Amino acid sequence: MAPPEKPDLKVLLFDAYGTLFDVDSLIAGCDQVFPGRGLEVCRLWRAKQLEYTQLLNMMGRFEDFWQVTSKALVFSCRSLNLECPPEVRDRLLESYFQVDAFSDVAPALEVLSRHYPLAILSNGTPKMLKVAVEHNGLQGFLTQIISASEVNSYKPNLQLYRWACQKLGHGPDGVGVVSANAWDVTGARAFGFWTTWVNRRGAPWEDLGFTPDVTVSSLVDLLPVLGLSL
Ligand code: LAC
Repeated sequence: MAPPEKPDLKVLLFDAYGTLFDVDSLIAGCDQVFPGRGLEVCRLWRAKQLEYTQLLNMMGRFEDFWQVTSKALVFSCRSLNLECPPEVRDRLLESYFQVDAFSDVAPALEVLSRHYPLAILSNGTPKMLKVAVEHNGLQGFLTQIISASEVNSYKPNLQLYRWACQKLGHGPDGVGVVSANAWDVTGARAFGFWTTWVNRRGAPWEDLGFTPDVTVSSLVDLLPVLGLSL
């Protein structure tokens, strides 16, 4: 089979949590606070965090990602019968500032940044994103960090994708969205972006009428698709 034609992209736009940053790197911190329950807490925390952003979108409401992440943690602990006093909540929330990038991220961004402007489009707050980017030493690779807080609406609301195009100065066909979140790839594809799904764990695709243009198992695997190598 012939390889897919190289897309004519002007800029690459990365999702943050789950794509650049490994939210599972927070499990260890959760496990210190709740011995033996870290994985469970962390997974429910993440699921609720995403669910709350989508509920707020549907209601036309907005609370920033820090608040949403805090409320998701408090609920998760309550539903697992774990005590989460404010000092524990704040300590775990602040671990979002130290979230680790996946190991393939820095080497891939290093190469990609020599050929494309790279930006982040994330539901995270500007502060959460800036601190996590700097914690992982990625700031030199990125030209912009675009946050849902700028339009008070979360992905996959098309309003936020539209805002990203405005900030990047390119229409959707010149923008390559790279995300490990299938719901985000679906939204981005529905908007008209060229999309890459980063499927590091071999998950099944969630079919809501759109498919990614390319699926890769790490960011490094995106390089040959764009005619590049390490
Ligand atoms: C992001 C999360 C929600 O937008 O994956 O970075």
